[in-house]
Amino acid sequence: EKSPHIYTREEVRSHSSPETRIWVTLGCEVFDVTEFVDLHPGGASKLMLAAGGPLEPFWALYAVHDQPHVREILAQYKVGELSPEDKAPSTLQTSDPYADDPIRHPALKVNSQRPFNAEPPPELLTENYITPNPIFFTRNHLPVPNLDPETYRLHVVGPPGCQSLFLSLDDLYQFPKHEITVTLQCAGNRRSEMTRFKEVKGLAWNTGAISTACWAGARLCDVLAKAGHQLCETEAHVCFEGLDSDPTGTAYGASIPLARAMDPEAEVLLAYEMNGQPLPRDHGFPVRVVVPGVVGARHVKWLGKVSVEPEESYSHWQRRDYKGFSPSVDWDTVDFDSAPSIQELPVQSAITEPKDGETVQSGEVTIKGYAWSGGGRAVVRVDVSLDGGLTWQVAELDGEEQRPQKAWAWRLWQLQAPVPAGKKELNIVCKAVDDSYNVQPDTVAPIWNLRGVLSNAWHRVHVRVTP
Ligand code: HEM
Ligand code: MTE
Ligand code: MO
Repeated sequence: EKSPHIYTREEVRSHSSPETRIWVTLGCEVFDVTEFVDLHPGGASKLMLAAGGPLEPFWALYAVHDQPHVREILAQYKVGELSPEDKAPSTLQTSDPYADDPIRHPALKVNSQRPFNAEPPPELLTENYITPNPIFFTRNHLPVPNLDPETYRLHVVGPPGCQSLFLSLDDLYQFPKHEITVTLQCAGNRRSEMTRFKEVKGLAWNTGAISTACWAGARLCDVLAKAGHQLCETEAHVCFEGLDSDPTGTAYGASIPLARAMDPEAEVLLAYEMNGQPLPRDHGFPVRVVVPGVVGARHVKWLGKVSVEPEESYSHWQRRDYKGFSPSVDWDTVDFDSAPSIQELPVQSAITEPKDGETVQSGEVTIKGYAWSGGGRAVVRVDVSLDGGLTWQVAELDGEEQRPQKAWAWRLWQLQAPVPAGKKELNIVCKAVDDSYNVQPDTVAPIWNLRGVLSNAWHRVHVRVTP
């Protein structure tokens, strides 16, 4: 057994570019990760932030690295260890960037603590048409900023030659207040079903990365018009930046097409209220974007800046994530530039009651769930099967009737059905149809993608029947 090569922090620091090779440290170990940089699922530029130094301050922020398979990848690249005098605990910031995160509701099923990602359990999800704020699913990529409503300013960049606006909350309250009920769904909702088919990279969401609230705020088109923006003929994008950022100051960002932003009928909001309350901190206090009918990732929270740009947002989350690919594409062949960013979502439905693996009474069974489609397309029907899809019954649609072309919110649905005599088990299936007659695929196989997004196959629940 050879003793390891010993390096000083000084030497490690000199390896911080492709020319000098890229080294990083974790604890007292030194790694040459040059060959891994372009393979990094979080993007080459993120990894490069740690080039020549310790990973800890960055990994403290992205706890996705707190997994054995990540350590195994890193171990392959070990080239040596730090010299003993360099092993002393680094003087770098070691305080927990998540220490100031808000307290959460204990009912939430936590997928990741730092950053905080959690969903309501299915048995609570469809208890209310409007999801109560404390159990609304939460998808954070970074620590939750703690913003002072008194000093908060929204920076709205004006068109060339015009001045920027810096809007306080009071300024925003002066615009006409619009209230709309909107369902928000993460692109990764139901990812765990894709993972069961074949491994994907991402948080293992079940059926709860979706929730509904009544949002109130100023319309984005009114605020942009005030700044002097007009709908232009050429394609352009409205870019949003959050006030949540990593230690290098990189903020969460996303964009939507200008046409949607300027269309009063699209009802894009700069929301400051959620179900009659100021936004909770986890959901973007004091102001977030709400883009009805569009994937959750574009509903930027803790909104700091709005600008009209010739190109989509350059954010990692716009360009290198939240895109769909063929099942044939893997991490060696994926070309993120080749696919459009997800905006409107496909038709979706899921069963929330009974739960998979439960035992139900013979006689009659009650089946409940939700259904929703993107782009304002209304759900027109939900079909339910008790025999794995051989025969179907039409469920009763509850919840609020939706406006044509503006069906921003889900429908809850239920079916009371006799349990066929002698059945020992039921294979319950649901599928929804929207007003464009879009339907859900029957299995995940043909829609599987490496990132596990857009998972909307028929939802299946297997239950036993008490004799
Ligand atoms: C994701 C490895 C450095 C930010 C990942 C994943 C792996 C990985 C394996 C995917 C994990 C999963 O989804 O299961 C590494 C290694 C690194 C490194 C081996 C060092 C050599 C960094 C640095 C940063 C960073 C320095 C930040 C500055 C991220 C982000 C993601 C990620 C943002 C994506 C998380 C998401 O999908 O939401 N990394 N990483 N990584 N990494 Fe790294
Ligand atoms: N906005 C900021 N600033 N930071 C974020 O991490 N996450 C996005 C979006 N807006 C995010 C954000 C994603 S991926 C989703 S699904 C929704 O917020 C989740 O909103 P919620 O936490 O209110 O449910
Ligand atoms: Mo998301």
